[in-house]
Amino acid sequence: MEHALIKGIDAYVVEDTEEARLSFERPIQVIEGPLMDGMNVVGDLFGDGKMFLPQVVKSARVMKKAVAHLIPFIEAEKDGKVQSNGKILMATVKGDVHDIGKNIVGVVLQCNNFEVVDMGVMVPANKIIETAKAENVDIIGLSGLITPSLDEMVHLAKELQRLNMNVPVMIGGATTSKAHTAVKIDQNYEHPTVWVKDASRAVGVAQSLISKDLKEKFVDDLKVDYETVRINHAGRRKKTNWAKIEDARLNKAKIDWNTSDIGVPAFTGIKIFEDYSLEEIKEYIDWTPFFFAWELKGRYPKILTDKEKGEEATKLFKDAKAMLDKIISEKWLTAKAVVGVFPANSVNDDDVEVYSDDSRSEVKTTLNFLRTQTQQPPGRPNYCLSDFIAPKETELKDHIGAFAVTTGIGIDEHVKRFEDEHDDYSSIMLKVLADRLAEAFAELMHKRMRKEFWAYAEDESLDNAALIAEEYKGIRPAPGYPACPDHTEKAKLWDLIDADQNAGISITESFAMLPAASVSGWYFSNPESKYYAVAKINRDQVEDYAKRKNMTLAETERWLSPNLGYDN
Ligand code: B12
Repeated sequence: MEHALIKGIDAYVVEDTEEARLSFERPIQVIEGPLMDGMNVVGDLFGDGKMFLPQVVKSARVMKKAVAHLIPFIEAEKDGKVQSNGKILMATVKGDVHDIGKNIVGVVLQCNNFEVVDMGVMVPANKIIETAKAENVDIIGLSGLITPSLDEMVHLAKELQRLNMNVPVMIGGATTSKAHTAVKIDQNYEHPTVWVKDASRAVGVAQSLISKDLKEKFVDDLKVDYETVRINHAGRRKKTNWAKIEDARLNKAKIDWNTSDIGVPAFTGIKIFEDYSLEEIKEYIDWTPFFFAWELKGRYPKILTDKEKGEEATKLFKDAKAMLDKIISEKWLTAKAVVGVFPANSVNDDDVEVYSDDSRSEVKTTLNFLRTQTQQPPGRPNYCLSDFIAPKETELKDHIGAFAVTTGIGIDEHVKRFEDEHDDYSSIMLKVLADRLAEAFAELMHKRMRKEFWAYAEDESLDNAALIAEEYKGIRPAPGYPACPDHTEKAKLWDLIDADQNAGISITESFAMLPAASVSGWYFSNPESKYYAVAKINRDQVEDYAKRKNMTLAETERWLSPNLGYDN
């Protein structure tokens, strides 16, 4: 059994477990004996970097299937109870839909004999707290992928404090950071809130928070560490060289509108794709982030021959290809998209008016963008996406495009099937592949937009590597990405292309998209348009932006909190 666990072989797990059960006095002893011994080896090997994440997740599958077989026998005994290292609640916070990272961490914790109470996604603070109390958990683990989740985590910390709770919190997910945890979350709760970078570090942190021997020193060190982070953060703030927003506007990207190439789009309005060929989408997959999701960092295809990770990467890739074939042949997922091209001009420097038709007499919506506001080195503009659309006063008939794509329709049924079979490996694999397909679909639609629909780059001929390297003309920034960090602008995107109705993609109160495997954004055709990061902005711009958006300052600051370069 230990061999099956370490090697992650689940083919004979039920038979082996049954045999073991019959040879022990009590079923619980199978868990406490061979299963725990095997998982301890797995935990140690992973902790020492000698085992990779996909192997651990496969081992967990063996463990879970064995435990599932034993549970009815354990429950049949009066005092049957499995002893764990501690109980950890895991939840993706309200408004956020992503759970790959959270699920990976949950599996790794279970491999190390922690009991995990997984509350799923979009979980409100009050539900998390209620469950933490009812289940008497030792740690609360929070996950979030998009920036609005950060604020939700701050809210939860405040609630924990208000309700006099004392459960330590672990924070994780792509959008979280040590700086945000130290500066914004930790100060609202007197008990530890620990930022955890990835799954491999989660076990050590959980052990330190639970162990009587380790906790005191761990928490003391954490306090010192976070205080240093806060001091550095405040120091960096003081040193920032801000440009006034008016001055930043004077340093906008200079495009010569007299000569700039603004063609007439081959179409305006929207196009809907009900059931796009996954076979075609597959060809546009960028595989590097696939390996990244499995904590195998390195560029594809080089990673397949990497001395250290190559063997595991190759196995993982083979499994991925096999599942991808099934996804396509058995039609597990449906891909939908809606794209549009609309008459548009920039106005008042940082806004873009989108018109109902080419007479440009009626403004359908006004998009508000943010401008980089730190002093730039000579020759570098303070960019704003509106710089790439011809200003109204030029009287040029410019356009903006919009898109929303998903490859996540139908996924729930298959994820449930895998979860019912205690197969986290396949459920995570499916979600990661769906995300890859979503990104690939966005790439493919962008290409078709450039070449066929808007057709501003009809003659483009780029292979997949060149597409991944973004060697094309024009950009497709997504609300939430660094050039347009305000997620709330998705509301206007939805007004324009009705992605709910036309592509089956809804948005949550935090502007996350459901299904999770979805991407949405804008198309800019100007050859001079480029990606950049708005990064931190100052109060004068936020005040101005709040007015432009017709929002209160407090509300605007809440949505933009990760971008605020000042204390509010
Ligand atoms: C792949 C990817 C996607 C995939 C899906 C990602 C997914 N399902 O997780 C797709 C292509 C669908 C996507 C879409 C979008 N994305 Co995206 N995406 C990424 C990318 C490139 C990698 C994320 C990833 O898969 N990581 C691998 C997983 C396994 O890691 P993880 O989730 O972080 O989890 C690990 C740790 O964080 C930790 N952890 C996680 N949770 C927890 C919990 C606890 C308790 C603990 C202890 C640890 C822990 O352990 C995990 C395992 O090691 C990141 C950039 C980056 N480099 O991180 C952007 C990023 C996350 N995306 C971003 C954005 C904005 C979006 C979109 C809103 C863009 C858009 N308008 O379309 C959409 C949102 C989709 C939606 N449904 O709403 C932003 C989010 C920040 C922000 N500004 O809001 C990022 C950071 C990019 C950026 N630099 O701006 N995205």
